[in-house]
Amino acid sequence: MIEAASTRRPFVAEPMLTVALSKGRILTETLPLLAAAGIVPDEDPAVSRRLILGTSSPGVRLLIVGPTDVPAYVLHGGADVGVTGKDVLAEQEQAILYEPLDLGIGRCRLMLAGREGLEPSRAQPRVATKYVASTRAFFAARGQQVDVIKLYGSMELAPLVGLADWIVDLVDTGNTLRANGLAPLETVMEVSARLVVNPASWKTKHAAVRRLVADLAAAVERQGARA
Ligand code: PRT
Ligand code: MG
Repeated sequence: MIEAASTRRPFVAEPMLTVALSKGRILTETLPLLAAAGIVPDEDPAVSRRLILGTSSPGVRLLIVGPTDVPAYVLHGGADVGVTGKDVLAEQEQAILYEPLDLGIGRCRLMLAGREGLEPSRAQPRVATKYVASTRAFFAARGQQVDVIKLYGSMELAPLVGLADWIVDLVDTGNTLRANGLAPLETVMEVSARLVVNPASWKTKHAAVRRLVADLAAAVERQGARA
């Protein structure tokens, strides 16, 4: 069989690439993209309790971490490359990770929402959210003064008990908002999962990182064409 030139790869010793994956909903969509790039975990990460997994590609291992911890692993060199949501990345103080690829998965919107048909009761509205930086930036751009209250989950509850007038939270189908008598008001940010790269790894492991980015980009394109 004649191999296409683009798939022929020279046998050279390559540095190990460590890839930090977001567990949870993003993971399910990440695995098919990795598989299309020739990277299949030795064990099913959805079932395995191991947090470091080898793969079918000898040069690549996977870390299974929470989405909000992926930037720290990649920034501080625990991983060379990572996958996490734009919502998570937008909350980082320093944007020093390279973000070479939109994976087109984990799609949703960061939205402002409030109680159906109810205006804010306060002159300076209160906004409850896990996404403090994005929320501040959104209202600053509108020139509107608000009080931002940081919550870590179940944001939908805050307007129902008067803790806040509005929330800023992720919305996919809108079912969670509707089930709690809330309505979407405005989009703060379109969200999807991104590939991020440690700047030092980008230089020292350039060939391996570039190949991973290229293989994943091709997989994203094929998936897009199928959708
Ligand atoms: O660390 P953290 O607790 O945030 O994450 P987790 O371990 O719970 O991870 P997980 O699996 O919830 O994934 C979080 C990441 O998935 C986010 O950072 C986004 O990038 C991405 N994502 C995509 C979403 C959604 N879609 C989504 N719909 N994360 C959360 N949701 C929530 C939403 O907030 C709502 O409460 O899902 C609920 C259902 O949404 P509706 O509109 O379909 O009802
Ligand atoms: Mg969650």
